[in-house]
Amino acid sequence: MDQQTSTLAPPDAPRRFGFFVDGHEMSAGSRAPMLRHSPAHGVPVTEIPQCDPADLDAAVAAARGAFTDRRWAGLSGGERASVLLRTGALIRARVDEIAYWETLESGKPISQARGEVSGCAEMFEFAAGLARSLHGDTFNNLGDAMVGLVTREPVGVVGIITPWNFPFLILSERVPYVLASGNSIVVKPSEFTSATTLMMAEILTEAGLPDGVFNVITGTGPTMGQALADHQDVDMLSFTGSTRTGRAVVAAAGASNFKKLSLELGGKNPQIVFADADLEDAADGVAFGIGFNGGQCCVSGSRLIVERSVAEDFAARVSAKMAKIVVGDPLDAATQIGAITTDAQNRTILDYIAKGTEAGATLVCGGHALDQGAGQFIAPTLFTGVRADMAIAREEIFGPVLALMPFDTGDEAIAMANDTRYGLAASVWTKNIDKALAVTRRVRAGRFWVNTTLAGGPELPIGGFQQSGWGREAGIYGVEEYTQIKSTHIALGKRDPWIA
Ligand code: TXE
Repeated sequence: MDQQTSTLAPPDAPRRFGFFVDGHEMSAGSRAPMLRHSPAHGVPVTEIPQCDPADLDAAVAAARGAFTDRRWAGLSGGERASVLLRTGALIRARVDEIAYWETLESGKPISQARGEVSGCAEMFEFAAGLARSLHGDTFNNLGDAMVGLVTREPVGVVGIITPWNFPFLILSERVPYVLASGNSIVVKPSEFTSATTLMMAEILTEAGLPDGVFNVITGTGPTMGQALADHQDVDMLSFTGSTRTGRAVVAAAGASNFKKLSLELGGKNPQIVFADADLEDAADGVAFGIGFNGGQCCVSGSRLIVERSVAEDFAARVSAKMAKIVVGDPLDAATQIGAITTDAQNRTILDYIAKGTEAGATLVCGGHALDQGAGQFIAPTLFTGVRADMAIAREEIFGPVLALMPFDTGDEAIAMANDTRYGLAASVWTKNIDKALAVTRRVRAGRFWVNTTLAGGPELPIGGFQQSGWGREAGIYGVEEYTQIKSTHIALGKRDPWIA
């Protein structure tokens, strides 16, 4: 079926998946099924097993075995690169299929899902180059009797816990980089969106990844996620999710084996708009920055900080853009915003909208659920008259809700942008390079966009300042994150004796 042109529909019956250990799909057996309903259509689409602690132990043991016998870590970078390149090609060949299941479980628009999955293939292709070029240092300045080596080695068994907003993309921002240096992996995807992670396991196996190097355990966060964070034989954990759960993961690492952590957590990201910006471009970018994925991005631009002289005009431009965004069935190729992914998230967003109104902010557009017959949808929402102490200005809403606050001077804009416990991303819109650079230098954020927003790709790293997380994913930094450094002194010639 050509999914680009034909009308897509949810499946007649939910597709059943197993979990994945040591190169094989394991059948659900008597494990309790987790039935996932499409948040856009209200019908069941997938059935995934709730794993138990013994399943996790088996997955970690498979990953440990594969790491210890060096079936992957012992290969050359070139050999690992071949597997990563084949993975990229296989992902490309299955873009429509992966995007379809991603859309069914997450509610994101199919056109967006296709773009994301294609981008994931690029991650593997880019990391293939890094597998070949990763190297250490040599110290040849230690005198004629000594040479020093600094080598990079894989950390070992890496656990990956992913959220439901970008199931395949967030996975692909980690997996190829983690594999590039020779680590083994156990993934625990979100219980709401596990299907495409299980497809990744199939693809990696078909691409020639040795058995045991990539394993997937399915189940809820408090059970399987917590057990992975607690596990004594996991060397490192990459966690992406809420700052609250991030704290639990940090505590679990400290209470177990001090596993190394990489954390990508929440954000309350500023969009700073100066009066000298191209206001039409900026309005479009700002609407995209909060509308994309229904605002369910850790990097969504949710605080709009606008120079006072143009604030009213700019609010009108943004609300005009928001009114034109196509919200609806995510299986329709024309849809720009699909469903809100989880019931809990839907309630959270509507609660924040109510809190904004109760606190006295002015609702300019949106502010309500949209009835599409089935599923859960929220209209893109803009508040003005927002004070810095309001919940809608301070807390991550994770929905299509934008809070506008005016500023008078550049210093004030920078102070407002920094008035947050987070620091994941920020955008600035101005045609003045001096202003743009002053802002990028002084605002604390791990990712910055100038006259654009939400741009990304495999080359540039991802990660946050402050309570948005630890460490970096993607780019060469993303490979290095999953290595540890070893230094080796090598003595040359006859030893100068200590004992005469
Ligand atoms: O996240 P959780 P939730 C933010 C966003 C959202 C809020 C809550 O603000 O409203 O988090 O979403 C697993 N030990 N983000 O509740 O719980 C869970 O199974 C180990 C930001 O869904 O953090 C899932 O796989 N793991 C964000 C993953 O953690 C646990 C993306 C994320 O779920 C666990 C998503 C535990 N005790 C939400 N409890 C981003 N940074 O992009 C749960 N999990």
